[in-house]
Amino acid sequence: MKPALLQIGSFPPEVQAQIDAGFDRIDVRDFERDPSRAGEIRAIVTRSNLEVPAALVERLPKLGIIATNGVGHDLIPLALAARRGIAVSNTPDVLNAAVAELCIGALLALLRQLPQADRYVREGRWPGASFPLTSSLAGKQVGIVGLGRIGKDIARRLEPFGVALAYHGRSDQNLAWRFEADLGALARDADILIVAAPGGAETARMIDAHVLEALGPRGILVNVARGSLVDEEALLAALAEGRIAGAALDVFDREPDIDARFFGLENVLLMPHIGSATRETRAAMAQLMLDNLRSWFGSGRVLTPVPVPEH
Ligand code: 8YV
Repeated sequence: MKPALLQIGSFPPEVQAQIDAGFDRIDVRDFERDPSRAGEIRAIVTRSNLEVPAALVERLPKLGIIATNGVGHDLIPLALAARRGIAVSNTPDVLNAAVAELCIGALLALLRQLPQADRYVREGRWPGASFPLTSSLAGKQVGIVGLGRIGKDIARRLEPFGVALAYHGRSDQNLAWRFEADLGALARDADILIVAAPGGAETARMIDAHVLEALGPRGILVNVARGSLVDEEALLAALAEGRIAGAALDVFDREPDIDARFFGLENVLLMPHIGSATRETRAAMAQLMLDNLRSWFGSGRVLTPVPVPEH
């Protein structure tokens, strides 16, 4: 008999076929209507941008593993899972390159106004007047908030562009790039501030009005991490009033129904949370998620466990 598995969110057909080959799948929406099989469920599969409510986990006495398709685990009740001895796996590393590529692509698109340039050509405006001048990346000061696996990949890829790099995080990692313990100082020195730290209580709203003020009217914010790291009200105000120059945003407070005030701003590049969304990367993530599930059911261990929280 296949073990019962609760699924949150949807997966592409080829991934779904593999889940269904190994597990007796119960969709979370069906479960909410009819929770009669709660006592059978041994696994949850989910996506890192969707919440696994603690109340749901509490209703599943036989739950042994939560396997998320993504590196983020800010929407998983880790302390509860640890207390209950539930394994939690994520898909680190396999998405680093895709997220770093999107980060740099978005930064260049914002600096060189690529969406506006495309519109300008399509609308036949080229023969009339030259496209306005934009900004270079070369020579800029870049501050990275969160130099984990993804942050490092972003930094490595930025180096050949001839920028000066500094970073802020929990600790000095003694790298070639300058560590800055004070986030405000990092923002003050930066022309471009890139957010690449994990979400969760520890980092919530760390990019607040003061940090944006420090970044200043010529500064640019890029967020490829989580909307929760940024005070979105403060960001919207700073963008609308020209107190920062612009932002490239792949993540927001409320996804996918983002704050409509963003649509009225010309100095933002908006993306629908696509950092890891390449065919190659999503296939690798799904593979790792499935391997974690199979490994847990085979040997009781996951391949890439999410570390248990300290408190
Ligand atoms: C995706 C992500 O949004 O890895 C993460 O933390 O947010 C993304 O890769 C999602 O988890 C894909 O299913």
